[in-house]
Amino acid sequence: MQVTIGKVLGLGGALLGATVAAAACENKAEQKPGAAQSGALGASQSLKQLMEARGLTEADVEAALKTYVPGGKHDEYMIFASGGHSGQVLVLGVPSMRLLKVIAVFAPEPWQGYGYGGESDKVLAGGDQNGKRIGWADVHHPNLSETKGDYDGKFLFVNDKANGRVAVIDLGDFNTKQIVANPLVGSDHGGAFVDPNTEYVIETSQYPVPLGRDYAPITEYKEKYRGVAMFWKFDREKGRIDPAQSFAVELPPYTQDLADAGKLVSDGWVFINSFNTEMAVGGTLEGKPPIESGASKNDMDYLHILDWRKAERLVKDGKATTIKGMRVLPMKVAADEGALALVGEPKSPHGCDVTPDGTGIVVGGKLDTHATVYEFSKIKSLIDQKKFEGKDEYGIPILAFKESIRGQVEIGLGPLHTVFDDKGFAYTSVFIESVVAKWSMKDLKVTEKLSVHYNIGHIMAAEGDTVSPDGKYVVAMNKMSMDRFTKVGPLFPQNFQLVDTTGEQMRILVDAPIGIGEPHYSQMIKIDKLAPHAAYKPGENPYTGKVDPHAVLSPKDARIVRNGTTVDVYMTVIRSHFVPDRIEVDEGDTVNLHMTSLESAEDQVHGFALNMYDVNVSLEPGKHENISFKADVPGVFPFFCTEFCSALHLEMAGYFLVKPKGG
Ligand code: CUK
Ligand code: CUA
Repeated sequence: MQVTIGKVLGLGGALLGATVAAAACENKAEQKPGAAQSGALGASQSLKQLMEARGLTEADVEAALKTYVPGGKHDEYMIFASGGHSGQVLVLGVPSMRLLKVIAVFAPEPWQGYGYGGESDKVLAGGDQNGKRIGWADVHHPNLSETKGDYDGKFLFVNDKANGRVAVIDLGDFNTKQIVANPLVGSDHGGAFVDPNTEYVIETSQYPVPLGRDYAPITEYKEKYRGVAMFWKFDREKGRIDPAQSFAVELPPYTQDLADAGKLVSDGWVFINSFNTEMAVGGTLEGKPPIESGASKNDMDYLHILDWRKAERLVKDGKATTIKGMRVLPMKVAADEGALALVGEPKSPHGCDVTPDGTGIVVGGKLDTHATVYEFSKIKSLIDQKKFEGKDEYGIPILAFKESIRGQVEIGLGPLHTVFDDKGFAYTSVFIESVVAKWSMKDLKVTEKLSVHYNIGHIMAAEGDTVSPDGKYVVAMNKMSMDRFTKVGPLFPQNFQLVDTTGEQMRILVDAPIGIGEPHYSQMIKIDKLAPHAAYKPGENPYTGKVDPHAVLSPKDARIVRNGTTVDVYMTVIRSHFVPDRIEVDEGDTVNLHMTSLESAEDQVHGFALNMYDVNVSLEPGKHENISFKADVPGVFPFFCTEFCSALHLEMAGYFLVKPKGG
């Protein structure tokens, strides 16, 4: 049933009518004379005229009213969305779907001065592999830190599927503080998920390789190639992953896909789905079937069930081996000790989502039309009784499928991911059908399907991965947009659609084109759980959280200190000058710039750019930066502020002079 505008507007209608009257005047030429004099609009006749002029239906206006957030008013939720191949994280407000920020994570980002000579270079270096800089990433799954299964608003973790890395973002300043590279595998997918108290950040591999990434011929795939579940220990006090306290569990060379941590009753367990349990390795040039057909032969693949607390104990008891510096629990040990089991899952599945109460695990069939709901208590009792149907060729026990499930939901073509609301409903993204399927967790029956545009991948719900989802909103993260927006060349924007789930029927409120892609997952957190600071402590180094030992807290302390061929410049930055503003060094000198912003006012940001040397940093209020480089190019190089900080911003400049050798 359509809500009439009169109802939507309620008492505010007359007021709105008056406000839009002025706007409508500008469109007079387009107005049809004698436009509706009566109807649902009551007092707001000018609104009706405006609607006609713009070709809007009542449903459009209702959606607009539900999502419009006036300037100065704030959104109710915040989305942290994967920025896909950009390697970054997108921050959007809900319901407005306005882009608030792009957090620089795995790739340099000029505006934030991320990766251009300052302290952030050290963070990026954490993701180097074999001493090589990896210049991009494919971010898939942002996950917020949790306390007792609820988002606590403190940290965000994301994985880089392409290069097997995990990053830690501190939501105190929305800055990436750490990148760790998985030493065992080169790609991941089931990550970066957390357990309900964020003891670990979990990252499971995608494409099997010999652990440690050493060479072994592909003909030895079954013997030498492996998957892995990484448990990165998170030190909340330090706000960093501690690799020395982390461990991994070896997995068979099935292509592990998505994973989720148990919660409440299933806390302490991790569930990982997989495809290609056929272990197809391709060989298209030799006339063998490609991986895609080899991997889709069987009707069933395996859901991996891992008791991580037990695995953690086994590692502590010295049952792990060490590969490339990482403790790895062999799968044989894990299986024999009852920490690892498998259960069938149809068919090349995708999505693996634990229900808010922790009792169920939902796996999307992808090539099967069902979503399968596993019952944790059944799985647990089968494992406890050692009641197995058999073992796989690696000796891992297999539970009987029929005895492990609560049931199956007939979803449609291409079910992928599932999220939950506060009323006992689940929402599954259905890729091929391009719909969101809403189903009841009581009777496992689909109650409604909503067409989305188009080819939905992930789906996300407000506080959806917590023990107490909010309901209200679901976001369809669509892979294609086709006709939804103005064409921008052959690479189309991807399309987030905000869906209102409060009514009798789901309704799309707004399309949000995403110009950076390909986004995968996202999470939505209530805004009042976040408490980011608006400035740094005077002289704070964002990467230590402390006043930097090189901080310069007054222009009186600004100085240039030469020590042999090393030149340390202690610099202050405040509207609208640098002290010092002339730096002269000799060709070949090592130059260390230590600069502190003396600003304390909110949003009073400077930048520092030095051309020729690829130096570019952002100096938010209070922030301290250290920059080091070799002055190997003689000449005269202006340095200057890069943020329009004041009327004299362009005057905020200085000179860096490099005297040539023998000059
Ligand atoms: S995956 Cu992208 S649509 Cu990496 Cu979570 Cu399913
Ligand atoms: Cu400082 Cu512009």
